[in-house]
Amino acid sequence: ASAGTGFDLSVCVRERIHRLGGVQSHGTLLAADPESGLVDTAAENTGSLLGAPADGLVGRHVTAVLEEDDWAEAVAASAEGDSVAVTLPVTAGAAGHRAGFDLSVHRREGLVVLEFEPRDAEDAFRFAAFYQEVRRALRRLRSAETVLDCCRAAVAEVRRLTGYDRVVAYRFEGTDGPGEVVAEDVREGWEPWLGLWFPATDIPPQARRLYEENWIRVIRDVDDPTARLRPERRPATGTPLDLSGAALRTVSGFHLEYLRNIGVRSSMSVSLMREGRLWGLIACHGAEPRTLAPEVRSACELFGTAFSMQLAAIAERHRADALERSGRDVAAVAGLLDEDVDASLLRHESAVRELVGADGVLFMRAGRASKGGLPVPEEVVRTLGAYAAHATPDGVWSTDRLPELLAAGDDAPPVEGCPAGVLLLPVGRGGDYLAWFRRERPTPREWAADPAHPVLVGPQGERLTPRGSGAVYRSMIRGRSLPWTARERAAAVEMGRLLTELVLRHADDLDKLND
Ligand code: BLA
Repeated sequence: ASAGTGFDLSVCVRERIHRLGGVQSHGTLLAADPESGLVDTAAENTGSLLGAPADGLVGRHVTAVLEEDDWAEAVAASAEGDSVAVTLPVTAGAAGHRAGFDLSVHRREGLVVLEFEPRDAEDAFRFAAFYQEVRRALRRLRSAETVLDCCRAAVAEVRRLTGYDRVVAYRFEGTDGPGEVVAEDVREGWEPWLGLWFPATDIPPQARRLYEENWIRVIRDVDDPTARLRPERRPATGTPLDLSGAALRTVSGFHLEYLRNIGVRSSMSVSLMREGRLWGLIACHGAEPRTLAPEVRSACELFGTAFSMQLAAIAERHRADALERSGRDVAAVAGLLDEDVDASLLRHESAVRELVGADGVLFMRAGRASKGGLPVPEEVVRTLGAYAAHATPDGVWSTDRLPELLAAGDDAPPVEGCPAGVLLLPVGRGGDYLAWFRRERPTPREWAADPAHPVLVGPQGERLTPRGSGAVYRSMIRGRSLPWTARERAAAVEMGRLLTELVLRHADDLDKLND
């Protein structure tokens, strides 16, 4: 249980949000076997939307509600990718929906999952111009030169395309960490969220994994009654149908409560990815129920993909720039060193530190340490060798929170005088390394909720505490240094290359002397 609240947050982590057994009731869902065409699962509202009650549909051929041609097309389209949604305008079922449905199809658990959303007659007209707008939005994104520019362009464009009242770019710290609102486009009169941090528990890990797979989710109305699936549990699996890939998937009651709590009636979010992991979200809120037609959903999803590619391109450009600039600096410092590497490093330790903006430096060579600047406790030095083995392919290992790493796992007491940041690179063969250190830099942080107590138990049972700038909670982040930048890592890598050369040459010379 989380301390003092009586609420067990592990409930959130265990909830199987992809198998909640229901869909949002403005649309409806069928799952049918691609071979036999027999309906396996149906949402309970097929009666009102498609004119054939769910209980009678299960076990019957899907052509009871769908034209033969449309079914054939759905089977073919969904065969191309396991979770690729395609949209076919179809006319199905009840007379009230002769304008037709948008049908999205994908495969899951060996079934063709069919999602029907009533199509507004005016939509077709509106989408004629929509394509141009999407192109314009993508162009704006592509011209962004920094990550922040990218986020600002994204929130403005997504708000314009969708009409939500608030659109934010929300960036995570670490894979399952808390996050910060880094850009925002919001209707006048709504409270500003820019710069606010939200607790990690607001988005549990299984939701983040799901969002890495399915890049968009739309909640039309937090007060939607939900159409349950029939049968509740599939005989074949003993569980409700897996709705990971479904656009109509109903969402966790905890999250609906969260949205009600912040005065929001509808939401949409798009995953922003970086190197295969969830980097952040574009999160949208509306004061009123809001449906997004599949075209708009696809445009937003495309937008998320474009954003993620732009993020990768910007990172790559930064890396290249950094390499070029640091190359010159490093060459200058390396020029100061002579074949007595340890002694000359120590003599020029401040130049070596400045290369990466460090407070201290340590050169470990054949088990002997030469140090300069910020003193580092012996206990800490003993742990460093092991981290050298974790150096990434580019050749360095770094952290901006060493005390947290050292304390992880066991409840080891904090080491007095432990530096907060370490940038470490193996040199030559056999366990030698160069390490730079940074001291702690406490940082104030404004939270939209108390991160230690995101849930409280009151007379109505557990309640998520309010979120937003009206209830700002201030904290101080301790035990961390300024993060190491791409430029600094690149400088370290280059320094490592030159040092390795020097050390090896020196070793060769020594070998010759000993011969
Ligand atoms: C899902 N929580 C989410 C989602 C967001 C947030 C964006 C994705 C669903 C959506 O698009 O609405 C949270 N929304 C935020 C944050 C911001 C925002 C941080 O706009 C800041 C800008 N949530 C809790 C607690 C639990 C919880 C305590 O606060 C667990 C008890 C659960 N959140 C929770 C769950 C989901 C979720 C289960 C998944 C919903 C789903 O997709 O089914």
